[in-house]
Amino acid sequence: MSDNPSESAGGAHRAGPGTGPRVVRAACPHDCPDTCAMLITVEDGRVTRVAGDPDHPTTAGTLCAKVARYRERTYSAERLLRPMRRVGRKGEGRFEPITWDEALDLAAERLTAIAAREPQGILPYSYAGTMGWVQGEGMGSRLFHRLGASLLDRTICSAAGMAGLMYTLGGSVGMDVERYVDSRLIVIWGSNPITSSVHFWSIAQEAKRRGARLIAIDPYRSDTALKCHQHIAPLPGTDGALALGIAQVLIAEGRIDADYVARHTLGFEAYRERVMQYPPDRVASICGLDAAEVVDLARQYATISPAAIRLNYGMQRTRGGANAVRAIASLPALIGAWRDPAGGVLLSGSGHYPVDGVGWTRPDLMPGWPDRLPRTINMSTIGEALESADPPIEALVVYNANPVAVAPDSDRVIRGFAREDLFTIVLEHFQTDTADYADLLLPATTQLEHFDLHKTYGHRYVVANNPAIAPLGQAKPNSEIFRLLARRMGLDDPALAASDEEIAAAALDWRDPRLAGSSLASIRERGWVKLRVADAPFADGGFPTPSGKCELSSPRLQAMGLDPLPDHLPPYESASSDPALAARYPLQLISPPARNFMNSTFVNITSLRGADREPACEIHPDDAAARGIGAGGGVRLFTARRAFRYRARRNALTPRGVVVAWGVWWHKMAAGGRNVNAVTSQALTDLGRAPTFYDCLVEAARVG
Ligand SMILES: Nc1nc2c(c(=O)[nH]1)N[C@H]1C(S)=C(S)[C@@H](COP(=O)(O)OP(=O)(O)OC[C@H]3O[C@@H](n4cnc5c(=O)[nH]c(N)nc54)[C@H](O)[C@@H]3O)O[C@H]1N2
Ligand SMILES: Nc1nc2c(c(=O)[nH]1)N[C@H]1C(S)=C(S)[C@@H](COP(=O)(O)OP(=O)(O)OC[C@H]3O[C@@H](n4cnc5c(=O)[nH]c(N)nc54)[C@H](O)[C@@H]3O)O[C@H]1N2
Ligand SMILES: [Mo]
Repeated sequence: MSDNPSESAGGAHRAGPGTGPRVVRAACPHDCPDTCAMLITVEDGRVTRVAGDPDHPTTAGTLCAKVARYRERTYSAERLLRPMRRVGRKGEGRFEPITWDEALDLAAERLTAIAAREPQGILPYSYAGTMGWVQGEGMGSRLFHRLGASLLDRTICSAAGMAGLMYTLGGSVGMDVERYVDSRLIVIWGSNPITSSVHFWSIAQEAKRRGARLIAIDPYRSDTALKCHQHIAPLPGTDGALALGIAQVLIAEGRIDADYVARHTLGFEAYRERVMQYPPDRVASICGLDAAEVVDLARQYATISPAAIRLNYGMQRTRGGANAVRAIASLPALIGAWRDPAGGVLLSGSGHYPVDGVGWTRPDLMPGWPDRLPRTINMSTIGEALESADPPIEALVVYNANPVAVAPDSDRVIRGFAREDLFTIVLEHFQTDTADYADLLLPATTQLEHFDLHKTYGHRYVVANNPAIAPLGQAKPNSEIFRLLARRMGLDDPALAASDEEIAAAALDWRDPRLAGSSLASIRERGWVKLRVADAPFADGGFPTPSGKCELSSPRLQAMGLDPLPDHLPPYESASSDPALAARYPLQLISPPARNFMNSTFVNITSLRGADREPACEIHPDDAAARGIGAGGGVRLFTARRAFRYRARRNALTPRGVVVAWGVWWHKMAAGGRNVNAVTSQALTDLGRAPTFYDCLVEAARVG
């Protein structure tokens, strides 16, 4: 029934004459804007080299430090290679091996019984452990749709920002990342690309060599901020005010492109009134900046052309995240930056792909489609849902995610996963924190062992992943596990027996002009293809909003009874919004990505840890001294009811009043058994129902 992709011819090339090594065209699967094209060298059935494709324009022959070690991750002695059943208590992580037949019987029996009673009692929990169409939602969603399981709102990373883009530009669309080489001004806003998008950083470096000016906007003086010409450090969660302040100066000083505004924006008059409430001195006091800094930033933005903004998700993990993205995404239209291919903004370009959502995940298999859909559970509040959803969640099927470590408010998440009456299946490569709570732990293949096809949010290529080697041990691709499970449950819909190639083919609308001249076979052979999207997609308007304009004021938000204009919504937790709380817990905690990890992936690969041997946080030397925290000493970070313990590093790159705890460690690797998500809350953003990881006040105390 299932295909055997490793026998497929696509993308495999002899490196040289004779029977020497083979080179296979592959794709990096991780949740990163760069989605690199890779070349995998295989000798005698083993991968001997993982490299970036030198011909792929954005990969340009290099991989990040993490993925360059993908071989070590795949062949790690800790890989899960057999199905296992829990023998200890939940969370203890004790398992015994069983056969695939036993595992499938157990899963099918439990899920069938629940589905017969109340299918919404079943919840899939998955995110972007792999971003491929096939090993992501391809077969998993089809199965859960067919069962009528609860739907999952996949909000944990980008939903606030995507909502901000949706109500302003009309979707996740923006500049072509390759055009930043020609920008004269690059504002890197809420992003640390040296860590989180190193191939964009290469492009920005090239632009710098060609004379571009680089400005970083980040409360923390990151590696990236240190290498830019200028670093502006607003208080966390105040970016919306800063963007409105820039707009205020642009309008007050008559620096806008009146023709572009008149022809290609909606609601300018109302927007103007709103931004006039944000003069530079007010903005400066909200953001903790000088008024002159705000004015100067606006003037640079108006006069250095083409001007490009590279936003990333770091600044939308706070109460006003979506509004901040709305305010920032409005700026290019004001100065007509979109006229030039090297001007505009990019947060995510995933909306440029002609995805066929129905063909791909088959929501039409849902019993009540399209009128009566099962309930939706928000993944960001899984802690609460496991405690109080009605009807209760009786079974969880986790794949491509590690919610016990990455979801906010860990104590509640853990309490939920520890429920004795919950049946949990986890598909994994490693025994993560989440795997410890599995009743049934199933070994999944890695990117080297399965077929997939990828889009991304940071460039405009479709990238193919041909399998390089046969699955290790008894590991199986997610797609295959779900196919087998469907059959074991007696579900005989052809959609649930589709091969990996059929899923990939169904994920895209191949008649769309953006894919003209491409086929699945040609992409597998070449490794990648660029979408045919205009270099400057909005040079003459044509935004994918209902009005076709950049919506400075959003009729859709208004129709929902919401504020149609972007505004600054202060964090839930900050000195200005909750002075009483801030008096007791004065430090703003942020937990951005660590250079050598990918969220919680790779934390267990010893060779990658480098300096990151154990969980650590950075604190300003003055804040440390005031609490008697010595360099390298232990520190307890706590709120009223919750706490975790990391090693402290005193570092003046961290502003006073802020603590930076690099994420996301597994709980079991932290001294007190809890990572940073012990103290993050389940409060959600203004739009998008997304988590507010960086909206968190704590106090710190020395330990040991
Ligand atoms: N090496 C590595 N790369 C990754 C990841 C990883 O874990 N490791 N994760 C991947 C994922 S899932 C994502 S979503 C992306 C995220 O990629 P980015 O959006 O670049 O995200 P972060 O690195 O979270 O944020 C970058 C910066 O945002 C700053 N920041 C925090 N709060 C604020 C704020 O209120 N305002 C402003 N202006 N800046 C703020 C932080 O100090 C940090 O330096 O990266 C991806 N790439
Ligand atoms: N405090 C704090 N928490 C955060 C964040 C933060 O900045 N601060 N960032 C948030 C963000 S941006 C994100 S995107 C989320 C990320 O959260 P997740 O999407 O849960 O990402 P990872 O932690 O990388 O876990 C992915 C898991 O998928 C597994 N995996 C990878 N490929 C496959 C596969 O092919 N099959 C199967 N079965 N498993 C696979 C990996 O082994 C890994 O354990 O975390 C969020 N949590
Ligand atoms: Mo993310």
